[in-house]
Amino acid sequence: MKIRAVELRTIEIPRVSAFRTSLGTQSLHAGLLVRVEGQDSEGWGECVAEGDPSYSPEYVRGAVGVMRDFLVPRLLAEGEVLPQEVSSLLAEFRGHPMAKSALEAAVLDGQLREWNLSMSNYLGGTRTEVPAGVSVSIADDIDALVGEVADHLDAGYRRIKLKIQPGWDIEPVRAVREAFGSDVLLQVDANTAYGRGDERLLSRLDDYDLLMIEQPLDPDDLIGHADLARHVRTPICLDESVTSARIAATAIRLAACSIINIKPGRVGGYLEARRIHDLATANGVRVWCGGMAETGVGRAGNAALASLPGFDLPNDISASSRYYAKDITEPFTVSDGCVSVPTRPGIGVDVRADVLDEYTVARDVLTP
Ligand code: OSB
Ligand code: MG
Repeated sequence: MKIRAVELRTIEIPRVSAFRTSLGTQSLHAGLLVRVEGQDSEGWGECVAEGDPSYSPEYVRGAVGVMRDFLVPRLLAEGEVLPQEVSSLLAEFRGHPMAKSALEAAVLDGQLREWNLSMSNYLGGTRTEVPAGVSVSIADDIDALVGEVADHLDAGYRRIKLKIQPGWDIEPVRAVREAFGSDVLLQVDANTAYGRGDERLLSRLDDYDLLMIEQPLDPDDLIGHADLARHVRTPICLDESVTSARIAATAIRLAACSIINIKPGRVGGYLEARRIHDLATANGVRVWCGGMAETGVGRAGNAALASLPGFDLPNDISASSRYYAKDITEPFTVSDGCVSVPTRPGIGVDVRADVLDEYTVARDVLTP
């Protein structure tokens, strides 16, 4: 598409409840949306950087800066850009996969609207709905956790993911297993909270028949994960570590994981995400689509990605209402444990201008 202007919207949305992980607690969602204005269309992308650089080195204000100073001028100078060209055009700038991903996503949305093609069809999706899992905060106490999990199971979620950290690991898993039985699909996510030397502790999770342990160790500790994978029976899944298809290939070669959580924002875009899907499934590594508590803009693209055939585990794609009382697009809902994959052109959802304005805390418009 021909890019005439790029608008950056920094947003803040209240969450329906505080979200607590080993990295911290958030009651306000800090986000960034990108609108690319073309000649005949516009496209939207969501940057999944958070307000502070805890999950990843990227953060909202940093993403705005790198987009404004480097990435967007490069795209505007090019003028006419195809979605598959965005990542190579931006490759001269190192890092910043979340910022790059948002720009590629916006160009992809705008271009697919011009081509009258849905994102799922463009990517090669084969499902019309994708299984919804839910990610559950670290709670104040075990009773509160069990109550929250009961609500999610009542809402139909197909899989429960418990956030864990040292001191909140074996007990919550045991309590959820005891309360809901062995049929519930259950997994844990440590967000890097453990270290070398925790093999014995983490192997105690083997008693609970978990689908996986997600990202127990530091992002750059692939060898640590490979060593841990030999000590525990529960499959190891990587999230934070995998910021590109090449790192995914390295992790697979090292046997650092047998499952990958693919987040398009973290890996630099939907096209790189699809490459990881292809690479992992060809090598017997299972994949599922993770989330970053996206608004409807990112959630729509994630549902399209998760419609690819290799995504055979439930995803962190929940209803919009799990995080937000009012979403920026029409809300996603969970029905029979699944989220529908949008079928309209591009990401297949529309941004509600009035809601976006309500949540906007800063706006930048960049032109050639
Ligand atoms: O580690 O998967 C994670 C949310 C924000 C940042 C990191 C993570 C998460 C989640 C929730 O676990 C995923 C979602 O529901 O979008
Ligand atoms: Mg994770």
